[in-house]
Amino acid sequence: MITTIDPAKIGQAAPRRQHKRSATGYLPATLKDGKEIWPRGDEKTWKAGMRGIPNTVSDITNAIVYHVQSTLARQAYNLDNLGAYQAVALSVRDDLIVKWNETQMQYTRKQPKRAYYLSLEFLMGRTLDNALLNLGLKQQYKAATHKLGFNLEDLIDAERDAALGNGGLGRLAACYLDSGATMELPLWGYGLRYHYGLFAQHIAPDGSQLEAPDPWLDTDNPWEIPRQDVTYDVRFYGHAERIGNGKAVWTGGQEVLAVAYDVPIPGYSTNTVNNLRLWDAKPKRGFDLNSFNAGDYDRAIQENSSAETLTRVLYPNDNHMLGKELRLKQQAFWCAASLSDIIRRFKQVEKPWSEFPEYVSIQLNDTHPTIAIPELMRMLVDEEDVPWGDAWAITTKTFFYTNHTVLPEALEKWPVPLMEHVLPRHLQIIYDINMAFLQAVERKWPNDRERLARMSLIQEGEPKYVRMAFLATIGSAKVNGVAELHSHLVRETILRDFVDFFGKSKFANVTNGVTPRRWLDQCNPGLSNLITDAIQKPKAVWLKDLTLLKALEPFAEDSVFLKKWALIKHNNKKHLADYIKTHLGITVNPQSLFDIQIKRIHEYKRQSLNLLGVIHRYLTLKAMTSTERKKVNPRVVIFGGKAAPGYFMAKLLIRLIVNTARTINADADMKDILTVVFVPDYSVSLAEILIPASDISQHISTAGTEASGTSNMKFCLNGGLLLGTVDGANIEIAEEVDSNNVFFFGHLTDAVEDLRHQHKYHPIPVEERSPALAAVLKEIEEGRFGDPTIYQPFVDTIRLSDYYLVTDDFDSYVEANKMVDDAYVKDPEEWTKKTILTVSRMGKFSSDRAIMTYAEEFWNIEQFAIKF
Ligand code: NBG
Repeated sequence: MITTIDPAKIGQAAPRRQHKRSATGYLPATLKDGKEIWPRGDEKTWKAGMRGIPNTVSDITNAIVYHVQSTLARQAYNLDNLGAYQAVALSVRDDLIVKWNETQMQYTRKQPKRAYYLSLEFLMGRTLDNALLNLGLKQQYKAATHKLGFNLEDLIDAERDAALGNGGLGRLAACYLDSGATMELPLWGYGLRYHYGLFAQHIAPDGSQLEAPDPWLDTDNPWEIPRQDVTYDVRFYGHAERIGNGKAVWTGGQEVLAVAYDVPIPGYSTNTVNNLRLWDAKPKRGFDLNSFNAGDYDRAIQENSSAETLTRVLYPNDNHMLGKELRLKQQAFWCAASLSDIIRRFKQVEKPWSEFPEYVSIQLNDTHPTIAIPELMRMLVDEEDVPWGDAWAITTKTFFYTNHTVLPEALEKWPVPLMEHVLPRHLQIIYDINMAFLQAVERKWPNDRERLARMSLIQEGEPKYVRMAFLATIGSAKVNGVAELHSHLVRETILRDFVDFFGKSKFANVTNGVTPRRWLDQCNPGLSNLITDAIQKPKAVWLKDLTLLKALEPFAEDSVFLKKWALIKHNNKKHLADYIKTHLGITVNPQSLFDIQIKRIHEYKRQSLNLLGVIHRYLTLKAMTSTERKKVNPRVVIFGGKAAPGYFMAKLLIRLIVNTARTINADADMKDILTVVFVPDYSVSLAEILIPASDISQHISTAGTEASGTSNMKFCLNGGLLLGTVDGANIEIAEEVDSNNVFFFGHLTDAVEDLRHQHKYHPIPVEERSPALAAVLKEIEEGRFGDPTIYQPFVDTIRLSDYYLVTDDFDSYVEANKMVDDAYVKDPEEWTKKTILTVSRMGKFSSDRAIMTYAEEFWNIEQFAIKF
């Protein structure tokens, strides 16, 4: 058939696409007596064909073989571990979908209020093991795979991590989804389906970091359901014409299609399977008609690839803002598609717009989704004819904003010219919001021009910038930080004026948490089983109420239990030692104290302090006689973490860590006394091996810089003690577990500004302030760890400005390390007691507690059990 195109329509606003599908939406019609009418065909036949959830070993093996034969088109003759993993995963996915369908159907029937977690990052890691745990089918699958000639552990290992996040912020989002489903909350996540996850890290022969792409979707991803029928149009660029009453018409520019991919999120030991909806970008038309008409075929094809570029790659920055146009487009694309979807769902309940906040709460994970605020305004005002004032009232009841950092370099600001170019209508709306807001400020504090300039959504200058944290603050019903100290700093520093304006009650704290399913039971089954035996509570109970760990306390006095506990730690250390031997060829002695620092490499996190401490230890050991050295407690220091590809200083530090490790490990005097390991390509899966094996872990950020930290919680939950500064959630951990069980050092937040001032205006040479540190720097400068000119910029950051206060904290850091050594060597039993007491007091740090706080105090949503 030949169709004709009306040239006048090209580039014009198209009517919004209608949602056609019904799986999560439409309900059966009912007869007068309330009886439901089966939609088509014979009900019995349909029902007979529907799948349940097989739980006998033979049903499970059948399901796996079915996928080998049909979905993968393979046979027993040519099935490797990857193929077997895929077949197993597909059979588990079938189970998840059964519960997923039921969950979504029941939400649609009852229309409970729902919450949506908007996050640009979901650092999920692997899924198979976790899905089996949550479904309660792990034992059955072990037996089933064994019968088919495979080892379940190997298949679990064949899965690639979904690395759709940078670090703590993305992993927190993943823990919250797990907890949301486990706590039976109607909670969905919305994110982007990046084709490339966080880069893979390799170490070059000279010791520096190399980045390689992570095309994680190359091997099929069984954990997603493509929804080619759930699509929305999203516009960029073009022209916005005001038409009065706060409204405008936005036309032209580029239109991109958002396509949904659904990732089922099973709760632990519940029927709830929630949804994580990830958007992929597709060109809206097969080709750009304008270019096609002009005969410019090449350009038409280019437009295609430009739409798809949108979801190509995750930006590899952690705690750092990068003002790239594509990043802004990613944010706008994801927010527009998610809101279209949310609004489509709200329309099913057929209520007036004023009731929108009674059905919908949206949590903004950091400022990345802030553009959703003007986007909701645009949809309500321009598309739904809601008056501006009503729309603003709805918007400010719907959104909630979590701040995750007070670091100035991480606070999002978009250049006004860029925003005007990419999102002309949104910029108009932001200006209108700003005007109304500043008028209210003026009414409260007349003629306080400085205040107006400070609080404006627009930062003056050349160019001007839009301050996203401020927009998120005024557009939300509540704002929270992620640990007590951090929330305090948010209120006292970056949002101080806003606290004065809105009052304190809008500014809350929700301390982060972690899921004990993945971060204890799954990664440390030995410990989890021992705990279950000791406290005499089934896992299905205590893994959902972590405060029950309290019952472990008395076992700290039970010498038989202490031995069992210590043995588990030892086995975990052996497991890690094996990994290090196989992958890096380095021998580490599991009798040593395992000291671990794993996190993004960042100056504020101060891996520098750790490394300088290691060199100090090395020099001290070198100065000893060999008999003295034999008495020293052996230590293995393990580093892991990626540096943003554009972060010169962080990459330089990796290079120095690697080369220092090489020097020390090659020194025969250090054999079995000090070993230093840099584990490349740190990931969620690696964390699952490293964390259970730690004796001590380091969380040593400059006071006031680490908003919370979440690996600190994971380490403590696995019986590793903390060596840390008085920062982030370390403080609350110490409050819970008792400060006797935490090794604290360093200056407090209050001192930081003064110290920085001193450094700048009254500098004192390192030689005077910390002779021990000066000796360490001298070794680097003399080339002990390789060409010193390479490392001079690093040494200079410490000698010159020392913004992160390494010189100020060095001596107390060395002292704290001595205390760690003493405690570990002098009384191993006492050490084990400390670790038991620590674990027993970690109840507060479950992400179940955190998500329930959001549910009850912010979103006002209720637990909703799925009946099966
Ligand atoms: C990070 C903080 C961490 C915190 C996580 C999760 C950002 C912007 N912030 O301290 O640095 O634990 O967020 O809240 O990535």
